[in-house]
Amino acid sequence: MALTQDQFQHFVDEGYVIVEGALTDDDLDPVIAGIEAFVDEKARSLYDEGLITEIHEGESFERRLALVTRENTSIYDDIDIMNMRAEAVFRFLGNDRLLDLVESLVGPELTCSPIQHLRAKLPEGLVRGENGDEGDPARGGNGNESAVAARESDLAARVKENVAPWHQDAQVHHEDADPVFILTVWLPLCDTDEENGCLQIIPRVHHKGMVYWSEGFGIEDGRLPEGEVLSLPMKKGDVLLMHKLIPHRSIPNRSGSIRWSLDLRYQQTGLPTGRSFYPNFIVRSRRHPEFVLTDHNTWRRGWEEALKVTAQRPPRKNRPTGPTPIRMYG
Ligand SMILES: O=C(O)CCC(=O)C(=O)O
Repeated sequence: MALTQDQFQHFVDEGYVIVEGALTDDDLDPVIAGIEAFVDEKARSLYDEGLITEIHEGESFERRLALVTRENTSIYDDIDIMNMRAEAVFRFLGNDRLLDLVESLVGPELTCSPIQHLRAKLPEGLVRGENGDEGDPARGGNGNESAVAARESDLAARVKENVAPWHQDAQVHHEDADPVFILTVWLPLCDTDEENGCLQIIPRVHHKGMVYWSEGFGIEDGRLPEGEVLSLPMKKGDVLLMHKLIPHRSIPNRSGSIRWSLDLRYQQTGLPTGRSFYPNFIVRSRRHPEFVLTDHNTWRRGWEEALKVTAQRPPRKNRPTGPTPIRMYG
C-alpha cells in the first residue's frame, strides 16, 4: 500500500515516518530462513574444521549466532548483504509491499542502492557470558588464559563497533550523490526497543539542509544539531522511512539476544548512488519494466566482482560546509 497523505506529510515535516505493520511474516520469514541457513552452513564448517566446539543447533534466530560468536567471530564478520548474497534477501529488496511505500516518496522509477546492510547487533553481555550460556569453557587456570583474554577483547571490539554513532546517511556516500534524494529504509527482523538497541533520531533536521561533519565518521556530541532525541521502538513488520539528513544512531543492546535489522536505500533511477564502485540495480520501473533485475545470479556476481576490485570503500574527497539542496520526488 502507498503511504497515506498523513504519513507522507509526516515524512515531509519530520524527516521520517514509521509505517506500522507494513510487512507480514510472509515477507520477512524467508529472509530470516535465508540467514539461518547461512549461519547453519558456516557453523557446521567451523565445527568440522575444529574451530568451534558446538554448533548450537536448535537455538533461536536471536541467540544462535551470538553463542557461536563467543567461540569464533568469523560468521559474524561475514554477516552483511553483500557478503552473504542470499537469494531470499535479493528477492526481499524487490518486495512489492516495501516498494509501494518507497514509491510514494521516490517515484515509480526505482533503483536499489548498494548502500544496504544486514545487521546482527550483538548483546553487550556476550563478552561476559551473560546470555544464558556457561561463560567461556576455556577459563579456569588451564593455561589458556591469554588466548581467552585475546578472544574476549576481540569480541568486545565487535560488540562496540555495532553500536552506530550519531550520523546522517548523507555522510556515507561520495560527493556525486550529495544532491540526490536517497531514501533510507530501516526495518527490524525482531521486535526492538531501548533494551535491545533500537534507533534514536533527531527529527526535523533535514529542513536545515546541512551535513554535520566531524573529524572521523559520524557527528561528535558537540557538533550535533539542536533538537529532541526520539527513541524509535519498532515491532517486526514495521518499516522506518528516513531522510538522509536525519541524524540517527543505535543504542547498546543490553538484552540477551541479537537485534537483527536491515537498512536499505532506494533512489530514483539514473542518478548517482555515491558508491559507483558497487552494484545498484533497477528494482521497479513503470517506463521500462524489462530493465528490472530479477536474476539473483547477476546480482550475486555483480557484488562478487565489485568486492574483488574494491574490498575497502574509498573515502570521500571533500565535505561541503554549506547546505546542498536535495530534491524530493514530486
Ligand atoms: O541498525 C543500526 O544499528 C544502525 C543503522 C544505521 O545507522 C543506518 O541505517 O544508517
